[in-house]
Amino acid sequence: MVGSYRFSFGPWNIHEGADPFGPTVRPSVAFAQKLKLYKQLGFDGVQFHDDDAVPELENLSPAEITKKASDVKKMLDGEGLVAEFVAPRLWESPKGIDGAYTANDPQCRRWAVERSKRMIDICNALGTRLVVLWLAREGTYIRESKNPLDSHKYLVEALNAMLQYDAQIEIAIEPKPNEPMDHAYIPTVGHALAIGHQTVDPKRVGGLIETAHALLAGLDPSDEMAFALSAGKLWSVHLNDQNGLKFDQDKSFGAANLRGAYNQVRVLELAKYYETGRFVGLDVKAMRSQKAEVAHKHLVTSRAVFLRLVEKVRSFPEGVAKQCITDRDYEALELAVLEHLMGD
Ligand code: 3MF
Ligand code: MG
Repeated sequence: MVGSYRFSFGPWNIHEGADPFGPTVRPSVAFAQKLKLYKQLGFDGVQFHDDDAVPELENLSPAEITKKASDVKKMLDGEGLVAEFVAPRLWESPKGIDGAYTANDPQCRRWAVERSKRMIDICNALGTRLVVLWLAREGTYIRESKNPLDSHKYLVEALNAMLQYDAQIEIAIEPKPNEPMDHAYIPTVGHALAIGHQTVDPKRVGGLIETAHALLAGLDPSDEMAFALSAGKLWSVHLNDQNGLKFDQDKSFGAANLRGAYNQVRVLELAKYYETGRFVGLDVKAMRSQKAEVAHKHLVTSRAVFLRLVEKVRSFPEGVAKQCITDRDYEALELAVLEHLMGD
């Protein structure tokens, strides 16, 4: 039923509103306070960066990191929440300026792998096996700055180091074609699964599809999801929306293209994604113009639109679609879909 989808978001989705052109416009909300909002807003899962769970982890020993992450697990238990995944936030450190796993400096590459191992320790302390890798700065501003053959080799080595460090973890690569880099390596889920096949354990490498990232690559997010689903590799999603080819907007799900959102939900329904136990994750930004007291509503909007679209998918007159397909009258199907989305 509709309720069988489980939803998640990351604490960074409630934020202070800074953008590249101006400072923060809302006060910070403490992590404990954010956790209180999850259930209230209809969410059961928390997405983490390593340093969302353990701030300043670079200054702590592995034992201290595990201890602090265990304290966060207790907070989650107290709220009836679970950790969906942990992602290493490698792109904010000065050591990751030139990329992390693909940095030209071997010391930086070693740092990235060591930090990723600590991130896996945090996964274990939080009780999740899912790692998400958004390969933020693994790419170039100018092509000549890296040897791309070496870069892909380094990515496989880094994936192998993680898979070998812990035999239980599963890695979902979150592809994105650009931003912050001019061009990023692994821009689509096809690339993600293909590089997974070069690792020591391809079974444990899958994908997370973010709507906006697929659109920035000029692709249809629902087809990216379908490609991963057909291989049993869609391990999470970052639903949001994107109004054309510009900076990564992370708008509320369905806000720019309702039909595109409908088709993403349709694909998840066709694959019975709700039976996998995987989360419907959001990665949405509050508008900068949103007042502090209402700067969580993008989460509510996205979840409500998703659930409404589940109803729309389930109530679509399949008989009409079948007839249109038999008649090869796709214009009639076009109208049937649009009328269904517009309602009576
Ligand atoms: C960037 C993103 C990231 C990732 C996050 C978790 C900050 O465009 O989408 O959000 O989703 O780092 O992997
Ligand atoms: Mg994302």
